[in-house]
Amino acid sequence: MTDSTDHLLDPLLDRLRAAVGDAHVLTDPADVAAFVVDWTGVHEGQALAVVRPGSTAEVADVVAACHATRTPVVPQGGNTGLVGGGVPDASGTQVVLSLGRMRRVRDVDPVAGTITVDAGVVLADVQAAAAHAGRLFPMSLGSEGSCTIGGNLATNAGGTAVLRYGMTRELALGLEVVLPDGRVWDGLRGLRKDNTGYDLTQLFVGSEGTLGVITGAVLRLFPETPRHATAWVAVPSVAAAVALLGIAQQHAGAHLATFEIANRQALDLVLAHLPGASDPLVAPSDWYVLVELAGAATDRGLDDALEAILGEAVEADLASDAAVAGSPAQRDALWALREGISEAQKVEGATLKHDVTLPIASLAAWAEAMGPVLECVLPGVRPVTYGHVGDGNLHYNVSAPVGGDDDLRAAAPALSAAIYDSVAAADGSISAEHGLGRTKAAAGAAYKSDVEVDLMRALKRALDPHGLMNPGVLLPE
Ligand code: FAD
Ligand code: 2HG
Ligand code: ZN
Repeated sequence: MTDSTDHLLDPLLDRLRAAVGDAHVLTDPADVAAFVVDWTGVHEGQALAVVRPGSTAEVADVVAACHATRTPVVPQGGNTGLVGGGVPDASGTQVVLSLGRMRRVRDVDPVAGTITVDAGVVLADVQAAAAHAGRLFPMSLGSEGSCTIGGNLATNAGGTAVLRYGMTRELALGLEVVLPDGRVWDGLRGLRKDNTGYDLTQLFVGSEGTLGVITGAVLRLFPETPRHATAWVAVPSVAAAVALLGIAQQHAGAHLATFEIANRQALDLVLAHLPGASDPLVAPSDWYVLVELAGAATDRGLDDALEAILGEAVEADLASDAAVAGSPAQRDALWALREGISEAQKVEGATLKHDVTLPIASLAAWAEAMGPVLECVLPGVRPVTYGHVGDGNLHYNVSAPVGGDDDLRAAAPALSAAIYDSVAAADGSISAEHGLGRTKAAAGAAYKSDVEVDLMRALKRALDPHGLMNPGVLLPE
């Protein structure tokens, strides 16, 4: 900030301080540092200020002040997003609005099956509040100890429970949102049935902070599933994993809760970088599946169902070996192999992330064809492939050739174009669950039809005519 602009900014900073209290308007670079760089370390911006309101009324005051001065606002929850949508750009003109102080669980109604929370409540705390009431909030992500429900809603997060319970939007019944001009929309009705016009809740889910600031939510709860049967299964190929999925669906039906895939490169990174991790199987395999069945206390047949699934898979040469969890600690150890991949790949060095979905029928052929294509673009490149195969979603994350971080950065546009072109050709999506953020705003628009982009821009203009909410995120400027 220069001396010549101080006099213009002071009235805004004064108003922000009046709204939330001096202690919650951060401008010192040391205080602001953690809010301007994203989890991947790829996006680092500058903020005019970081503002930390403690209530919906304070959020409304902050947004109204920014609206009056035409100051852009970047909503931020736990800052665990993987596409740079929650951090400011390099201009130093944007206010980061952090929801981190809004952590109140407002209400739990086990009979209605609803929980009402502030947007800044951490996902693990929502799960805990539901469990305290004898219910399940099923959403589960590797970042659940830090990400917030507001961020989950804004990105329409997925995770490892989508197969059974759906994406975040399927768990959202109602929202409270501060609109770009500072007005508050109270849509916290929580009704299962409400056919009274456009579904505004669903409009804000997945909008990545570009249409308003989510300040509260009513979410769905489910019966608890304290029984689990879990296995880490060695499979020869993605095609075998997909065939195994069919067998698991047939035997387990609605009890099939998780069906995740990881290639050997992913496991090797976890074994190398995650303290305490060990390979549960003796012989190495090219691919692995983490399969879990979950049920109520009265569901005693899960172990038998898992055994039947694995038996049929081995018989059909779809699996060569499996480690079945015999205790909660063993279950945690198998889950850690899957949940530790992101962190392990980050420690390994430069990574190029691609969060793609394909029709399940095309997934295996696509994954098989991609490796040689990338090898031509950058010899030695290491595809670390894992994700939610039950949802058709692969994290096709490319690690640099050993010692070749700069080569990966130089080849990044060509590698991503090769991947996205082939995803588009197979009728897939270039963002399954992480959103578009800053990383993929341009690609998102490039792979949509003109009609679809026009509709999205029309919605943006209608709600945010001055373009103040998270500019440059989701839609290219
Ligand atoms: P932030 O990162 O703070 O923000 C994300 C976006 O939401 C930004 O555009 C921001 O402007 C907007 N936003 C945040 N809060 C609000 C609000 N209250 N109102 C309006 N807009 C808002 N994602 C998955 O989908 N599935 C996974 O399995 C998964 N696993 C992960 C594992 C790890 C180790 C990590 C680091 C990330 C993972 N993620 C996953 C990505 C990330 O955790 C999710 O996108 C999560 O939903 C982001 O929540 P957050 O509170 O951290 O949001
Ligand atoms: C997961 O499924 C997350 O583990 C993170 O979506 C994926 O880091 C990633 O790219
Ligand atoms: Zn994921």
